[in-house]
Amino acid sequence: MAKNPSISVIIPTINESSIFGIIKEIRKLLGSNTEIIIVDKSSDSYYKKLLKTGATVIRQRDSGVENAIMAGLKAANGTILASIDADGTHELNGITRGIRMISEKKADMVLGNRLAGLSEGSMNLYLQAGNTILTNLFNVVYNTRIHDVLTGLFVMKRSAFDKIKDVTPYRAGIAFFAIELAKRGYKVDEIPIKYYPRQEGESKLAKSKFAYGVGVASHILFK
Ligand SMILES: Nc1nc2c(ncn2[C@@H]2O[C@H](COP(=O)(O)OP(=O)(O)OP(=O)(O)O)[C@@H](O)[C@H]2O)c(=O)[nH]1
Ligand SMILES: [Mg+2]
Repeated sequence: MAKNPSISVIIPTINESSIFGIIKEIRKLLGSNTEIIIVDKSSDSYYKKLLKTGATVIRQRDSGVENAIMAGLKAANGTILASIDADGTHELNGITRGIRMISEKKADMVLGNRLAGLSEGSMNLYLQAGNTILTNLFNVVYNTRIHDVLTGLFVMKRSAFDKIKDVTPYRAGIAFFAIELAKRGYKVDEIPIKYYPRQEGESKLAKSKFAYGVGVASHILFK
């Protein structure tokens, strides 16, 4: 891998106003030339505002966060690929630390472990328990030692992504990418990150997180 790898950051969004601050912060952290790809399913007024940020904006016609991230990754040019939620809940610096871990060849995919840095009101006990059960299932099936397979932050090696880019995403969020890489023998690891409460708007991911979780469990077991 090149000494100064190029980085692409993918941000999936539906009407998240935190995204504007996140774009600025990413440029501060990684440099103003960093490729930022927004995959957007927002209203027209948000879309117009997003265009003004100077980031690449892909308008998503289908649905699902995994399809959004897949579209962004396919459009990306970086040798290291990252993704972060647009709602301001994930510690941005996790991207920098994930990049370091990938550059040092310690992993092929690094997930941001939110459970190591939960702030008050950021994740209720029910979601913590569900996430832990699913992640333990993932650990048993794929022989990994992670704590948060449902996180919204990851960093990935481009060469690993190239091996899964033609797989049709299934409903599992970032766990879809982790499952497909782990299945092929790539090393999936994690770094601790801080996790903050959502500041505004509502959850976009799924109407029922319980049904979503059951679906993720079946994908971990049967994919
Ligand atoms: N483009 C796109 N973005 C999505 C879609 N679903 C969710 N997102 C975005 O993906 C990120 C994760 O969704 P969230 O709604 O925050 O999911 P969550 O973190 O489980 O839910 P909260 O705890 O309420 O924040 C956010 O930036 C959303 O705006 C989708 O279908 N398309
Ligand atoms: Mg969120």
